[in-house]
Amino acid sequence: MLKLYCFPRSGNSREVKIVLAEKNIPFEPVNVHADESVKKSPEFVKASPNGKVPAIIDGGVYMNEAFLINQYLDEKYPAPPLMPKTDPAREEIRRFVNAIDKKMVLNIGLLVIECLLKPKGEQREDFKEKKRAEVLEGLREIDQMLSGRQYLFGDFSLADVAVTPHLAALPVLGTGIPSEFKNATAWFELVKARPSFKKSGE
Ligand SMILES: N[C@@H](CCC(=O)N[C@@H](CS)C(=O)NCC(=O)O)C(=O)O
Repeated sequence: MLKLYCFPRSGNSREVKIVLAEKNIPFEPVNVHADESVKKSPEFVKASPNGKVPAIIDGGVYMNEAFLINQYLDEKYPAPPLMPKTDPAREEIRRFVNAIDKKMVLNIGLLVIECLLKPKGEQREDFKEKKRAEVLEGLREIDQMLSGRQYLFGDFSLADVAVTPHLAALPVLGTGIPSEFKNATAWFELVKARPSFKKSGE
């Protein structure tokens, strides 16, 4: 059975859990924070040389990086498809996810560190405000992109999977999706209502 290295509050792990649920793929979750020896095991080191989660072992395949794993899963388990058929449309999603990982997802990760992991006395309020403003800017772009669409690229896809688990953390980071971003608000509600999203958060 496919093995998923993860931990419960990891947004990147949740991306893979959503795809596994969408495709109804059975898997064995391995919480790398529950047992420190897991991170040192040869299997995990091979799957994730940089020690990060998510990582998978699927037969002879060892992989890390959420979006790479999700593309692999979409190719190996094609139903339901989570990427478009044509090369230009697939490339558009790859570009989008690459950009979103470097901006929005990174900024949310930095906010998690600053707001939740650092002792109160060491937290920098100006840094938090700057990052929150950058996240809001990203949400504004997403809101515009969603004009006339239910999902980011029409049908539910790996693009939606790459962003939404991270947005779920916003309320505990002192922000959220402003209600004026009506398209983004409706889209997030739609994704949250999917059984795969609910299951991935359990
Ligand atoms: N670009 C990677 C990021 C992976 C990442 O930063 N994972 C975090 C958890 S969300 C991690 O493993 N941090 C180290 C740790 O908490 O042990 C991906 O998309 O999978």
